[in-house]
Amino acid sequence: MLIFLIFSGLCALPFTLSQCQNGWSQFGSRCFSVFTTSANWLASEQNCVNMGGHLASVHSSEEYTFIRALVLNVTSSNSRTWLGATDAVQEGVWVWTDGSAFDYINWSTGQPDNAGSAENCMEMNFPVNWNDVTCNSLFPSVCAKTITTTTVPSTTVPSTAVPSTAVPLTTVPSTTVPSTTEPGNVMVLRLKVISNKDLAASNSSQLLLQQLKGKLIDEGLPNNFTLRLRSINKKSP
Ligand SMILES: [Ca+2]
Ligand SMILES: [Ca+2]
Repeated sequence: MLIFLIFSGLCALPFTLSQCQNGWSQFGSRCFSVFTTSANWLASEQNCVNMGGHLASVHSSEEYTFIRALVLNVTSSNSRTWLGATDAVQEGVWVWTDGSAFDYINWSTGQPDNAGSAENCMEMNFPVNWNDVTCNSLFPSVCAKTITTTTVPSTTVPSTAVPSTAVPLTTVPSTTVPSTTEPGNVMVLRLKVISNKDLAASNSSQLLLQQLKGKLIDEGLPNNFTLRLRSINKKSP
């Protein structure tokens, strides 16, 4: 029996699932998002952590250009905006909150100056490049998080998605065929399933779909897709 599983609502498939979520923009291996609500640096960092990331670190001029364009696009101006560096732990020693190397600098002329011996957090767009400023200033912020790439080859999905104890199905990954991508963000995955039950006439097919979807989301697929059976119309050899 061959089951055609239809994925819809996905972009940039097939198979290397490296997209950013809605509201996040990709540069390199990370997704970036600008939050327009002004907050102090620590609250902004906490917000990013809640989103699964940190305030953005910057590692190249190209990346900084990208971030500036993102801020301009979201805030409609070159707003002074929090980045993820601080020297609060040791004055003059700047570190990124995401733990990455401080391997690129783009301070504005004369910065960082630790004015008033009280500037320990990094802002951008001052007026172009970086400045150290008091951490209780209120700015928008830009968060970044590393993309977790999940590869979902058609041979691995069915073998792990359907525990044989849950439904009376046995999948045969070795006989799956390469998937094809249809227009309109629809991906077709053809699986061969051996079953002693009639999937079309029982609740097993819905259970199979639920388990497959749950597994795919567990593997990192965005949950904004629909999974359905197109047809169950062939006999096993
Ligand atoms: Ca300082
Ligand atoms: Ca300063």
